[in-house]
This record gives sequence, C-alpha cells and structure tokens, in this order.
Amino acid sequence: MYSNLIDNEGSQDEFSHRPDVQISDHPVYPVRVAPRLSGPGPYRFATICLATLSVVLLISIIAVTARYKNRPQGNGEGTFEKVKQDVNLTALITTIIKLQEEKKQLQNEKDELLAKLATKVEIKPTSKATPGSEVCPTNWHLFNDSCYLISMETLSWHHSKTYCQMNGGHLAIILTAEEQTFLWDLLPRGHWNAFWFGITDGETEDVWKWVDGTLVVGGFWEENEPNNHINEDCGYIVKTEVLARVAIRSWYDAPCSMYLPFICEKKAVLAASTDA
Ligand SMILES: [Ca+2]
Ligand SMILES: [Ca+2]
Repeated sequence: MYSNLIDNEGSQDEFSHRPDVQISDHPVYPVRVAPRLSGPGPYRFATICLATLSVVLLISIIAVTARYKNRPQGNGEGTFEKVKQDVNLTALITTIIKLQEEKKQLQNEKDELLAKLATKVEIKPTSKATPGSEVCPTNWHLFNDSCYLISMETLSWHHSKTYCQMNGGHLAIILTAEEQTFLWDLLPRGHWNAFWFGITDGETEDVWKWVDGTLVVGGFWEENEPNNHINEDCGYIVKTEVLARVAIRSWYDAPCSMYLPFICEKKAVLAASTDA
C-alpha cells in the first residue's frame, strides 16, 4: 500500500481517474522513492556484498581466535631460554652437591691420616730428665703431673678428642686456676685463637661435663657464656690480641663441628733410671 502511495506513476493514475480533480490544478511534485531492499538494482547488490563481507569477517575472526587459543604459552624462543636456564641451574646444583660430598670425604680422610700419624708419635723423654722425675714427650709441656700438647692441627671437637685418646691422653681437663693460667700462657695470641678442650654439654643441654664424665663445677667462662648461641655443645679457650682479656674468663661454647686446634692432656711418665 505504501509503495502505491509513494509511487509516482500510481499517484498520477489516481488523480487521472478522479473527475473532480483536474490534473492541471494540482502541480505534480517530484516524489523521492524510498529504496526497496528487496527490489532489484544496486541496493540489492550492495546488501549481498555487505552480508558476504560480514560472513567472511566473522569466519576470519573465529579462525584467528581458534588459532591463538591453540598456540603454546609464550613464544618459542622464550620457552627455549627457560628450559636452558632450568638445565643450567640443575647442573649447578648437582656440581655443588658433588663438591660438598668431596669436601666431606676429604675431611674424613684428613682426620684418618691425622689419627694414623698420632699413633706414630714417638714418646721420648728429654735426655736432661732426672731419673725418676716426671717427663713429657717432645712438644708436650709438663705441669704438675700432667703433660699438655697444643696441637698444630685443626679438627672438630669429636675428632680432636679421638686424636688425644690415640696419643694416650684426653682433651684437657682444667680443674684449677693455676692449671688454666699455665695453659693460657702456652697459647699464642691472635685475632681469635681458639682451642678445644675437654668439656661438653652434648648429653644434656646446659649440663657441662668433662670428657671423663665428671660434672664441671664453676669453670672459667667469659661473661655471658656459655650461651648455646647456635647449638653450641663444646667448649674452647680463646686468646686474642686484647691484653685486657684474662685466663680465668676465656671459655666459650661453640658448635662441635667447628675445626679448631685443641689441647690434649695425659699423665707424665717417670724418667727411666740411668743406673746400670
Ligand atoms: Ca650447649
Ligand atoms: Ca657461645
């Protein structure tokens, strides 16, 4: 109906069939005809093109989206670099573990060699010893009826204990201020010269015992020691370059696994009689 109303030809026909209207009385205005989408002509062609283009565009978007989703995360080069870094890190960790094992093995071998060496130390009283007097082997120092060795080697507390035992003694047991001062005077000064001696609270925390199993009474601890600061169950004497430090406040506790020189003690022997 609307198409008839706006149809130019149709309008003219209607007026021409009405006797009450003179065509000449009514100027005919040009009427713009609305484009009919379903009709033939360029509009229909454009519509088809537009629809086709939309479908193609839609298919393209779907294809690109699907392809993007199916791609692995990250680009190929980045993934390769990450794998390479992982491999390098694994190799580095393996090397560190291997080196740590070798270090441990070397330390054990060192301890074994030192222990073997200790069994071969010759106990030789000095030739000047008076027959019947107490004497000590070379490099051991006599005090009262004991001999003391200040080691040149460094060992863990437990290995130093074994070393002293294999030399016929034990880690030093220091019972008096005189004995403590005697040993202190033997020790060289240094930045932090520490020496294991025969004291531990390894069995029960804060119950200090000598290596012969007896309880420690008193002692010559530095102020605020022993403090078990980092799980410290073995005792050492320290002598530094600070002259204000004194023998009777020189004990510290430390982790037993530390490698330090140490002090052995054993009974002095009687010099053999030279009488024929
Ligand atoms: Ca402790
Ligand atoms: Ca301590």
